[in-house]
Amino acid sequence: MDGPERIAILGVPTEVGTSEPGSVMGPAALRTAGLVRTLRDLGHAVADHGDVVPDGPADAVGRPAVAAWTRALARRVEAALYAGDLPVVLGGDHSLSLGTVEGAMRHCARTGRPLFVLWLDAHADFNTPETSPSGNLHGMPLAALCGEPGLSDLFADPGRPALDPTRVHLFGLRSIDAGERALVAARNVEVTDMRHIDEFGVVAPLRRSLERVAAASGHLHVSFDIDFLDPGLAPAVGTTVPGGATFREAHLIMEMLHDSGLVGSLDVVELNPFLDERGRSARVLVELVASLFGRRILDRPTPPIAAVPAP
Ligand code: HAR
Ligand code: MN
Ligand code: MN
Ligand code: MN
Repeated sequence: MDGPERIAILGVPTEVGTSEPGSVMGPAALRTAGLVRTLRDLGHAVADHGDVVPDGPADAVGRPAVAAWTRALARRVEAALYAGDLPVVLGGDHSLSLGTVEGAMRHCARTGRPLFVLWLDAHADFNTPETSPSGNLHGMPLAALCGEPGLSDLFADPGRPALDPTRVHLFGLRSIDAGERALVAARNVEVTDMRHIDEFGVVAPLRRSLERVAAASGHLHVSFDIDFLDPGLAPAVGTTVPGGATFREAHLIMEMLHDSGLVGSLDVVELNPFLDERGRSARVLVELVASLFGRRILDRPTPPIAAVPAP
């Protein structure tokens, strides 16, 4: 991202992966909060492609419904990337990332670039049907994408190659179930939990991750679950966990992502407008997405650590 982008907005109004109703309204709330206009004002060529229609019966529930969204979204994301657009997917619950990442993986298979995933989230979303305490599919997309057994029916192509878990970075973690904790460790997923952020801040772990993506000329997919943020800042979430990222931390992450030029696709998920307070959470998300797409205070990028003037 080193200049004006062609951005393809895709709405995914689904809540089939969660038991808390309301995130079906997420794409509409993000549009109402001015996402499209904000990105255009930054100089980008933005095409709002409207809402994706699931590839299956409209009244499907459970796993067949998630699979129907995945099939439709993967195709749309792959097509957007093939056209040279940067897809920005508006959710919708986090099960939709099955589709975004499957689409990005197909694109990467064609271009030969490795796919890296930055998962900004209070949760690990690495449960399997065996480890999940709730059975909710929005707690399982990463396990499914990384090829854990029992979840291949959620994809368009059940024989698809798995995402490499060592190229997944969980960032902001503060709620993890016992079974998924064991799985995350066994698969060597990279984790920056809130304890680490408290001690070292967001800059060092993110910079390390970005350097790795840059060295591999990778495609970076960013999956931004709104519950990464502290619920005091963004209350419109079904599964609030106290102690999340502050506005300043999240804002700095977005600026660093922009300056890296590495972001190839973005999900903004789990916004539940039914639980919002006067559109506050939707507005915060629009501000943060604007920073990811180049809004800055002064016209200079974040300096490298070595260049920060000594106090
Ligand atoms: N880990 C819990 C479960 O699997 C809660 C998952 C909630 N997930 C989200 N997305 N809100 O991160 O049920
Ligand atoms: Mn560019
Ligand atoms: Mn999530
Ligand atoms: Mn979450």
